[in-house]
Amino acid sequence: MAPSTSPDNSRNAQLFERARALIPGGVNSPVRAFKAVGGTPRFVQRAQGAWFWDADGKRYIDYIGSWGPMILGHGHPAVVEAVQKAVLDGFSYGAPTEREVELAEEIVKLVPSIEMLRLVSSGTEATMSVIRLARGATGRSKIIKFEGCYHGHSDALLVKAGSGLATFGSPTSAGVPPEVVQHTLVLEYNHLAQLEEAFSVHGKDIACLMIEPIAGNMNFVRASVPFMKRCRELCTQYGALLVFDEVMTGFRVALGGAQSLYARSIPGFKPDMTALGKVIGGGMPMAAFGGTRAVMEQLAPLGPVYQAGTLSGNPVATACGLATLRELQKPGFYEALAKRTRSLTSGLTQAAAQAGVSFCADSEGGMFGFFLLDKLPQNYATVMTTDSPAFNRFFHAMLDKGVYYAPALYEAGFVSAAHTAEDIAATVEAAAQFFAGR
Ligand code: KE4
Repeated sequence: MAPSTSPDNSRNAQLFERARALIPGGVNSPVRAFKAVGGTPRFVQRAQGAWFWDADGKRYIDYIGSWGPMILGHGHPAVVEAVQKAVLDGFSYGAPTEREVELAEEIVKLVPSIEMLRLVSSGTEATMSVIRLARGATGRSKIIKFEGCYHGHSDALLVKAGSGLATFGSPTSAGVPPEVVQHTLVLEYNHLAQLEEAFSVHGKDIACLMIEPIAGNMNFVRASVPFMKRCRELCTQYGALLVFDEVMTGFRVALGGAQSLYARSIPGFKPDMTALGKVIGGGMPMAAFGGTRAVMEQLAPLGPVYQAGTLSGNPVATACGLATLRELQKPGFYEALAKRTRSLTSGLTQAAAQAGVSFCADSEGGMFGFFLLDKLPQNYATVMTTDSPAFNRFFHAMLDKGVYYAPALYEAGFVSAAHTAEDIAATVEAAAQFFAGR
């Protein structure tokens, strides 16, 4: 059902009114405004485990988890304790700390393709810095990205596909001059012919190819193994850097990220660089980018590529991230998480099938996606054939039943270690009721 048209005098609505007077759209990040689905955003008062409570005291099962970071669930005791302890030693110093080294050691241990890394405060910073570093390290300007992949809001990456094959993109945002994206080539995800053509035409000028290995910004679309294998081969052949944007998938789909999954099918597979975020901060502002020593040592203060940040490696955020990463390494963590996520997607799929509703879903580790389509899409254009009003009706029906999915059909969902079998059963039951009643 679409959002009710009767006046909304809830506390959420009152807060939204106040917020919109001072903050553009009433939010500090656009997707939170519910623009795609309509209705009033829920203002979170507090969260615990798999749930959060809104400004009207209503409880929701949370399948956003801050868009990925809250893999342990909200308020995990070990993480809370680590943060409480850290703040007593100070909030920020702007000087190196041992914990930054410990976090770097943990990431290097868990992601073999990363020999060296730098900590930053957001995924946007990580991917923006990777582009500059790839260009600086190769002396080339062109980059390849894929339609439907989102890598944060730095200018060079806010670009949509041009018309036809292997053409340069145009800005997706006002304020980005065309000349800034003239070097960004936008291809169709999983489109081998376009990939081959792009490299045959521009190969020697390409600094890097950046990809979301499992594209959570078009809900949940996997890069096929043959496609990813070809990305690797062509980057190697032409001397371009293969960059995995694992801001969302890193430590979310597997302990070694999506790259560890491709390495199972493609012997010796490794990207040249990786961007990380979300989970590595455990909910606090923390991201990172890393790769081979040869490339990373091009960064200031060692090399000519400048990159910096006041709060980079913040001591409270590193405490939060380290405590989170330590919990993830406990035996059986990912097996249990993946099983719980699969119970959700299979339950929803069965409920839809029983009602004769077009529905398909996929998941990896603690990340999932579902589509009101008959089969899993392989690219952005197919994802966008989804009946948007139907999705919005589903979204609001679930919201009314206390189930909180991403407020956009092109966003992924997230299950945490705190989601119980009862939470999943309640979620599936809510969907079954909707599908039955349509
Ligand atoms: P941030 O700058 O938002 O920390 O990270 C940007 C980013 C980079 N790469 C990937 C693969 C990402 O998913 C993101 C951010 N993800 C969105 C969710 N689609 C964050 C939610 C938002 O924009 O508010």
